[in-house]
Amino acid sequence: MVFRKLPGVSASGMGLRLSQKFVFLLFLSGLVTLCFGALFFLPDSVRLKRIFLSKTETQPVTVGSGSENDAREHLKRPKEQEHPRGMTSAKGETSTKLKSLSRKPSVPHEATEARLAGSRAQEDLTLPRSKAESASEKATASDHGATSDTFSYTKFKRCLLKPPLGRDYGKPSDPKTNERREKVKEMMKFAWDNYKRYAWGKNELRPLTRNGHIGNMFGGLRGASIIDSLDTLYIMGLMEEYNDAKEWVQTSLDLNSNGEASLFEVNIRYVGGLLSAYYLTGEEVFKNKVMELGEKLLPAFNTPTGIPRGVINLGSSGTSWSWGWASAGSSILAEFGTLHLEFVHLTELSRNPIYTEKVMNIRKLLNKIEKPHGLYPNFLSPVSGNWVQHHVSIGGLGDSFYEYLIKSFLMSDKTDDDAKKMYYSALEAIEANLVQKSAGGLTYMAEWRGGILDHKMGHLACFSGGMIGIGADDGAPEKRQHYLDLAAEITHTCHESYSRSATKLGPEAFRFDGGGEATATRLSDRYYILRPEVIESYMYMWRLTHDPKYREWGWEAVEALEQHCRVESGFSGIRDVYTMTVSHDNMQQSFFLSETLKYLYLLFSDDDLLPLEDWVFNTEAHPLPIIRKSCLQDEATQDKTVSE
Ligand code: DMJ
Repeated sequence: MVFRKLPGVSASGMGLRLSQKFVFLLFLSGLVTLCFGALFFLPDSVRLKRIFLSKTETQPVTVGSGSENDAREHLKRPKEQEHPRGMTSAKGETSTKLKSLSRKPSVPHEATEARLAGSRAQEDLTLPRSKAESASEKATASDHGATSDTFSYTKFKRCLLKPPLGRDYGKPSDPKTNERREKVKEMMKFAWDNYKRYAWGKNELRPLTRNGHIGNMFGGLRGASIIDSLDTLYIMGLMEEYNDAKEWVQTSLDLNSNGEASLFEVNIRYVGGLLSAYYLTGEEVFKNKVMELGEKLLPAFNTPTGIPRGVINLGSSGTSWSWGWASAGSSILAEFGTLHLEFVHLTELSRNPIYTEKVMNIRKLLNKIEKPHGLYPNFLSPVSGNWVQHHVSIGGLGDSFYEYLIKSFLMSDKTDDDAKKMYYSALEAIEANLVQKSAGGLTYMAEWRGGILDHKMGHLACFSGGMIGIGADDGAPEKRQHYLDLAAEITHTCHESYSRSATKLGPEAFRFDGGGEATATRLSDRYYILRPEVIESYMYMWRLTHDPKYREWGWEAVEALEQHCRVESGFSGIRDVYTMTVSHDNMQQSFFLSETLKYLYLLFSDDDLLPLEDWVFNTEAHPLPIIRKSCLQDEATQDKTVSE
């Protein structure tokens, strides 16, 4: 025995002197501490650790993350713990019985995930496989420490019904469609390469003057085109470009700006873009950045009603203002009504309820307030909580508020009943008051000014074809077909606004009076700035009906973009869609990369690329996952049971 060799220690070991006893005890307690401490370094799966340390004790405070590697982890679980995904009740909720039977996606899902992870890494020219893997392993490590009340990327992945990128990145089997899809990918690469070459780090590219544009929408934040492109590059498999974008976020996205930003624009582009990038890739950097940015937006809600103002100082003051042009210091419906999806996800990732509380407060106020003819006017006072004037529009100033009602319902796994009710009653009011038929038989959405109709439809309002389409299935049974027909009619009208122009691109606004029929009658409405809304509706209508005309219409748009908007160093908007001698506006908008090209690419892809069963697109086309609360809770319970 070691003790016998210690000087002054008797053979029995019992006759120790006091100082010797002290040394012995010290040694013993050191040994115990060492053994106990070593438990912390064991992997989570080791049973000893689970016995000695409760879950919460092992958790880092930060939220967890993961990768495809995490997803494979649960393949090791016993078979009886698995349940088939994709089995839902009529209400779209996963049946409790099924959930208790088993708990993991079907094997093909896992196999595809593994294949996708592998082929992504092979395609990845800038990031060697080992580095890519170690990056995702790092994320995995922190995820393993997640408690039931921290976000777990692994659990999130398990609760998806399908692999996000499909079986083969959504590659269509039909060669002609695939060729078209490749063309769109080439357009994205061309737009990106030129942005990178001439405007790297700025917000947008000016393709004629070959420089960058910063503007004043993002309060000193930079790189809007980078953030807006992350998910598009990723789903297109442009991995070298995606890695450049990610690296820029890591090293150069500075959120410590002190400028005045549009809360709406920062939310839909930056918050939305970073959230999507995180959910698609599991890369911690996106989550950390979006958490930091989310906090900076909170002071905007410090108004007497909690309705945020439009402009916010991103610095420590957090002061906010209403837009100078908004009547009587009002806030804009499409701005404060287009925060819900992103803010709910900020709560989801941070487990901080504050973000959801802020948007639920907006929801409550809007639900309670009296609405003229059931319509929501575009301007509301953040001080009194009353409407400021009665202008109603499904286009600019109103648009994405309606979009976020139905998408909030869908994103909640169809549990958010208030959103559902508000959406369908708003739609009824819209149909009763705004939907019109032109002399030539075209269905359109007019605008409403205190009871008087303005027979004009903005390009922005063309998103409503897709919106009404995705909401059709959850309407009253007797209305479902009607909604799908209405969606198709609106999309047809918007296509007409394109096909009636010389360039085959649509104007900013078109009218149905003064002899006009889906055409712009004012000079000031003739421009096209690479907007996505018409193509967005083609994409949704294609997914819902598989009518080949939507792909044909999308292809017409590709040809027109190539012919009139592609210049030597990027893509540019044009000033007049009715003339073939085009004049370019010298701006490649960031939404061209995030929306227009993404929707085109999805239009020519199989439906399993970002399947609508799992994803909703925010208004800037950033995909956000449906939150399956019941599945996530089940996963947490299951984890607890396994660890007990
Ligand atoms: C985008 O930023 C978003 O789609 C927004 O909701 C409306 N305008 C542009 C694109 O036109």
